[in-house]
Amino acid sequence: MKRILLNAIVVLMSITAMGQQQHNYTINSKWNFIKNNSIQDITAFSSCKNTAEIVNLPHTWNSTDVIDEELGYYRGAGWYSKELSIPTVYQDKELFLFFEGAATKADVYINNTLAKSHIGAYTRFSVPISSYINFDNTSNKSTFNITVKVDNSYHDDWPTLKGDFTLFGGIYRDVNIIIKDKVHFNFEEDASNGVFITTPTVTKEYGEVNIKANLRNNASVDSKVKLVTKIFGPDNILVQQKTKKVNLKANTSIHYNVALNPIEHPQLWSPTSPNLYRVVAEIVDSKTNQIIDEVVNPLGFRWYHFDAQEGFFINGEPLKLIGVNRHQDFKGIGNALPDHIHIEDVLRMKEMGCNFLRIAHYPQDAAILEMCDKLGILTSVETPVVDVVTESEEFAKNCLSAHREMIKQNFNHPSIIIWAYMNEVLLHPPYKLDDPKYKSYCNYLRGLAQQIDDLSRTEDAERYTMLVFHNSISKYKNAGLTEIPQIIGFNNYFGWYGGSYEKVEDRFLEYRKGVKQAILITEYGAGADPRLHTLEPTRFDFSQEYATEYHNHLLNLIKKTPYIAGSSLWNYADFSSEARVDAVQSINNKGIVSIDRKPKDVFFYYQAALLEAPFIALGTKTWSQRTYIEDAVGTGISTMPVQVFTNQKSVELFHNGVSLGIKETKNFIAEYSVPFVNGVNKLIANNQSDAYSQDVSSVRINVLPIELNSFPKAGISINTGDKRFFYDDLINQAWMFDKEYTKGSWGHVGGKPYVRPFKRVQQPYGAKQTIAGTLNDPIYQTQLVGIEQYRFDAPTGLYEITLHFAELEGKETIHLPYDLVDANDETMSLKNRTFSVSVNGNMVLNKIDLMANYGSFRAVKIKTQVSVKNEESIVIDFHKIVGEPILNGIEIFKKL
Ligand code: GCB
Ligand code: CA
Repeated sequence: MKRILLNAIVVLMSITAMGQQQHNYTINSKWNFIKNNSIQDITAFSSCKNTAEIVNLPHTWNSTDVIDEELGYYRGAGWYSKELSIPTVYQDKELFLFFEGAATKADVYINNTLAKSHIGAYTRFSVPISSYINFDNTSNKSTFNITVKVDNSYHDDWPTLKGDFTLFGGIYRDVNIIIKDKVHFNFEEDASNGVFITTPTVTKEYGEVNIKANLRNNASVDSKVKLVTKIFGPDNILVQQKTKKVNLKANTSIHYNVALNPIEHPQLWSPTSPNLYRVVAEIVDSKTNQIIDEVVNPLGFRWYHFDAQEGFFINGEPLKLIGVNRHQDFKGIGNALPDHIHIEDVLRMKEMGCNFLRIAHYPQDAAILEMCDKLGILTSVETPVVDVVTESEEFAKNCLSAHREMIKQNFNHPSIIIWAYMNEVLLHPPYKLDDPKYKSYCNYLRGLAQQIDDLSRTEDAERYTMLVFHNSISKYKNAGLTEIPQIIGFNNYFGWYGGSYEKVEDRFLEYRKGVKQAILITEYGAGADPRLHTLEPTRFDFSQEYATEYHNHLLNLIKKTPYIAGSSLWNYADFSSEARVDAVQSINNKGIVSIDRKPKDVFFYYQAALLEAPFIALGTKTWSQRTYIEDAVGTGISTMPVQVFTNQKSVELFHNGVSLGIKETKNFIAEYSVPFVNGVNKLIANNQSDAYSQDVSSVRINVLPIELNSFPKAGISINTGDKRFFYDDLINQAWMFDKEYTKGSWGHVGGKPYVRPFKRVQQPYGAKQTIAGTLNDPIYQTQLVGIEQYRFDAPTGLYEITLHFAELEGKETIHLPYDLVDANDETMSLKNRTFSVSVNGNMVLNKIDLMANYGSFRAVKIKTQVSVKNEESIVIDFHKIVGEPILNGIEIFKKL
């Protein structure tokens, strides 16, 4: 009885398996993984498999080594393997593995035989696997082994060669198994879904639709099928259906064109109303009438063009493209993101008011374009050729295949309007300009650019092509690159790395004069460490306030310049760039949200500037924990500026229930001076418009008294040599910048803020080097040099004092492509330094030589206790022995 039942189940399973059309599922869970560069081949791997760790995909092996303090991260091989069981009845099917992303080269073995190699970290690839599986006819299950060697080493022929972002390695996107019939939409070719939709003419009255289907028959017999295409409207109602009979010869593929009747009065797709049609293409068995394969694609009816003078137009209306760029990593998990982060990011972009996304510098997860289609965000997608190229045939081949895969895999997304390639390839060419090698490098570049451009136009006649240049337009012109693409992207960082944002307008004029195509400002941006704030925003200070000021200027300029078709700010989110040495180690801080997606002030500014619905946000939300000194002795009040971001004409701000008055907004910002009191302050901002909206936030502040008779319970934390407030968000500690000592109060005596001693000073003060031993780099990157004394006229009691030091003399070794300072500008002679520190006459640090004892650029923290008797004050003396004494930060806490 049991046996009969079992047989019955097996038969039933076979029927369901056979009868099922294409299906797929992820096989992400439980892979064996070994990261090891010395494993020579699959046999060697198989013999050490027992040492493997178990991981789940998406996975990167670089999630932790890119945030540690050592320069460099693992670039090499990682081996993944797993056993997979499938129903034996699948032997009549065509099975594929579908990798959504593996960086950078992947060799896929099925049962120890190489089934496919793929180069390219950012495009998807399919691996037909049926022929490698030994189906076990004695069982209803067959098992096979999948082993994947993934390699993210540097290789001359593998783009991306270089860039300001981490080249994470691993199988960092989903892996699927796909079960198709022998007859299916051609999935073998460039991992596209085999259906390509174009809309040759679209007007308000009608939309033409053309469908090119690529069908494949892998069986050894001819097959008679029907190709059925159905178009469903945005409301899910079938608006058109066409059926074609197709005779598919054995072992062939065939391209089939289906011209559908034009759709009358199509519901147009646009950023404001992203109406999406759905095209379902089916292969139907002519005999059984069963659907044997089905693919579903989006369809949007829109027409658009770029005009060099007047910008961008969609559906006949002008539209200034305003948006962001995006990288694909997140705090702590590298680039191996769950889909939710991709989805949430695009939702946020929409909430911010974006209508454009430059997916740079490489194609990203499928979820991104799906979201852009649905939300109405126009996109540019880019091949990962960044900074430099290799003059080799192999490199060119890999660029072209990545570009072709990118186009074919993403062809049907109505959100895409641009295929881009080559970001800033003349920023740091490998040869000097006058070198004959430079000329031949440029010739090669031009040839490659032309090939990529031609390929784009052959594969897709509709979308525009774009090349992206850095500010030096003449270099690209001389290299002949300005002639090639249909539109040109310029990246401009005036007002950040150098110069003033006031000068950007002149550059725009030069761009306009320099090229004949339409122009996008593909990058502009300013770094902001979410933890830094200031009352005096300055270029390169990494404060949130400077970023707001900079973006305010740039956005207004872009908006009012008609020949700038649009822009994408750099960057949506802070992102990993392992070798970076800014305020946050290994992070590029130009995001308008942090690496874990917390908005900075500037994000609210964009919302106010771009959204039409009433919007209001309090800037205080990004700085809710503070320390500042009281306005005057004994008042206990610290008055600080507060910005309210809104698209309304005026706003009213309430502080702890008291109105601070109605203010007119200027450039989407209303500025208040708020008299903060010690403890928690409640703020409410209301719009003075019919459309009522409000924002609420609270600020907790440790108001520091000028005179220390009542000593602050949380102590005092001072970032010496700095003009910025620092908030350590890991342990909720707020630091204030320093003040000079005045009688009866506290502060430093003598000393000047450290300024980097180079010709081309990028930042106003502080060092530009990662500080080891801390995450709080801004505390240690800034110091007072030549300090004589630090003094607290504190009442009798027992105190703990913490002195923070870091030697900022030393060789700064790191040069990144974005840093236009030449390496030889950076040499500096080492200065010796030895000093002693005494507290109230007692020697605490005797002849300390930071460089000798700890080395340069390392955080050093020394705590000491002092007992104050008879109101005698705390006097910390710095005794100069060799060179100048220094102090990077100081904390004081009253114990008793
Ligand atoms: C650029 C690059 C981008 C960098 C950016 C920056 O021009 O295209 O990859 O991250 O500048 O922040 O310096
Ligand atoms: Ca400091």
